[in-house]
Amino acid sequence: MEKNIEQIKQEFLSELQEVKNQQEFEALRVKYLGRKGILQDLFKRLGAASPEERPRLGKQINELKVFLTEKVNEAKARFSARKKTARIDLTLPGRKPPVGRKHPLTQTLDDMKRFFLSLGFTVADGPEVETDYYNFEALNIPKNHPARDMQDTLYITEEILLRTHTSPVQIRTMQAQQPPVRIIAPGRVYRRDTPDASHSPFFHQVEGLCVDKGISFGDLKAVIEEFAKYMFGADIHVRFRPSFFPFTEPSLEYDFNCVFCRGKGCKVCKYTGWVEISGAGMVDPNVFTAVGYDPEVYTGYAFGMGVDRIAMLRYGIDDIRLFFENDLRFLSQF
Ligand code: 2NL
Repeated sequence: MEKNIEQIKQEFLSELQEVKNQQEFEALRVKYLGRKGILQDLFKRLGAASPEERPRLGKQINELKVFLTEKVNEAKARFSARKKTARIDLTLPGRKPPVGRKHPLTQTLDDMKRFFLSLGFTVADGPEVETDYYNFEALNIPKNHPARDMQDTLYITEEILLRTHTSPVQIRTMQAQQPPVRIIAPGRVYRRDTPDASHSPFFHQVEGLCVDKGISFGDLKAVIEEFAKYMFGADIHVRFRPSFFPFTEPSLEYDFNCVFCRGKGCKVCKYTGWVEISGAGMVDPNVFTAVGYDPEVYTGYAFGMGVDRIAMLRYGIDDIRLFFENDLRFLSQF
């Protein structure tokens, strides 16, 4: 049996050498130290030894137990340590955390705001659910006025609707303060439209309003021209055409040189060199009267701009719906 014990030691050591992973190690531990393992078997056989032999043999088996336990504990530390370090390979290149970015409409709006803030405008805000009064009446658009057909409106009740422009913000601002007023009103607006490449039932507008003594049409033209150059470059010119809006008199619509061909003529601008941007004009005296300003004392200009349209020109986007689909393949390009 003594020889047997020495043999077990040797066998254990050589088997331990062969162990390659945690699983094999656990199998080895059970084989030697488990409840039905080799060591327990030796203890059982101790009972069969003669009384003279028993103490010495018992001591040897105990020593074997200490030896096996020590080796197993040592190896256990080694295997678990190996497992832990194996999880991190410091030689691999790092993983880039995904970085978000601003929506292309927000980037465009931020730049538009930056331009107007630099001229001394402030940013005004207001509700998207509006009353008929703020969206139409105060803007010189009475009930049954044909302008209400032009803007297919999403009504909630007879009197409550989703704003079709951000002009109500300007009305609210004028009601709340005396001139001078110099504000822009950015925000989402709603129209009853079937979506296609150039129409969406909601889109984004920046309206501007400047009211004081002695504000002229020339001030308006200069601001629009500077805006075009700021957003698209110094070679982009503005064309003003006479038009009509109920809330401005006189009114105009304005075009920018096509930003793709820089005015030379291409498919996008249908070979005219111009793309339509929006409208503007001098605030109609009836609007001043509605908010309690004296039209004999004050004059002012107002303009509208489509944020979506400007972003489409700027980035060469040909379908407005792409802005609202939240498709990362699109959004991650900006
Ligand atoms: C467009 C372009 C425009 C205004 C908006 C405005 C606001 C007030 C008074 C007068 Cl409070 N005007 N805004 C003016 C001209 C054009 O938007 O094409 N709208 C149909």
